[in-house]
Amino acid sequence: MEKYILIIGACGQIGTELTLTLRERYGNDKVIASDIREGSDTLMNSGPFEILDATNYDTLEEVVAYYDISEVYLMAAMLSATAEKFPMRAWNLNMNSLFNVLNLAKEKKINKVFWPSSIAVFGPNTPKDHTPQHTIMEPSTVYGISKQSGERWCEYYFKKFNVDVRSLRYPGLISWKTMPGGGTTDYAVEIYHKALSQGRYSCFLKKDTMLPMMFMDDAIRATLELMEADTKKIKVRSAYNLAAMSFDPAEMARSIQKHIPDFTIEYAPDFRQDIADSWPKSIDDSDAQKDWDWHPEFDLDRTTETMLENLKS
Ligand code: AKB
Repeated sequence: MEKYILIIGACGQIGTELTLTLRERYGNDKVIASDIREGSDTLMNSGPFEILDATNYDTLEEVVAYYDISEVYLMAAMLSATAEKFPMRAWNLNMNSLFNVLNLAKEKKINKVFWPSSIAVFGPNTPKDHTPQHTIMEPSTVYGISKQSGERWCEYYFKKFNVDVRSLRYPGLISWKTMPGGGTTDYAVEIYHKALSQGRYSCFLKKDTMLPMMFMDDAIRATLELMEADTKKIKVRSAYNLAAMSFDPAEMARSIQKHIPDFTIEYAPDFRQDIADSWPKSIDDSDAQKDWDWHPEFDLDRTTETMLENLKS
């Protein structure tokens, strides 16, 4: 049977690269991109695109029926920093879009769902180093509360209605094709742009704020490996811990200085420092390794080389 895939939030940081990768793998016409606004030329010109508000069940259902969609990747979300400014809008977008997609799966209108969770599900009382898969959570941010609630609902829909929903707790993601927007880990992308354009960067986190991070190629590969894994291997139906590297802004600056020796960084922490301080420093992803053989490929220096090389050209 032919498989048609819908990406919701296709113009965002993860959505763009996910759409392009899925189109390469399954064929351009098999992967329908959608968002509330148009995206980059590469994305728009490579296959079908629909303007879609995922909080509206009826229009979502229409698109799913029209293209005979069987898999949905729900990447639309309001991230941590923006969500602190607009709590109700964040809750509405992050939760209602998830319910709409889970309900489509419950009604057997689609077969499989990917929904991204985040390290933001953890909170100040969580062990900070090698944070385990199962531990105290108690998130203290609007975004974290929505992601933890989402995880509970995913597991509930799997157990009660046998919905095949799969999820990852993404760390901060570093990419060069599309800018992130409204996250606390965004500094780790901005820094490369500023290093190349101005030779200096003013960081909104303190120099020793260590956070879990991942290069986008690893994140996309993890997503596809999870979605393509045999269903019997998927033991976690809330969301899997996922890790690649952990570093702080000072280490990142040193990695950039290996290529741009004059690069300087200064620190001007703002409200995002509190958010970062509530999150883990490093993640134990041994369940993902054991269940579906997860292994990252990019460390900080390889990420820096790849980012600088691509942003330069
Ligand atoms: C954010 O900073 O809000 C996101 C995340 C860690 O989920 N990048």
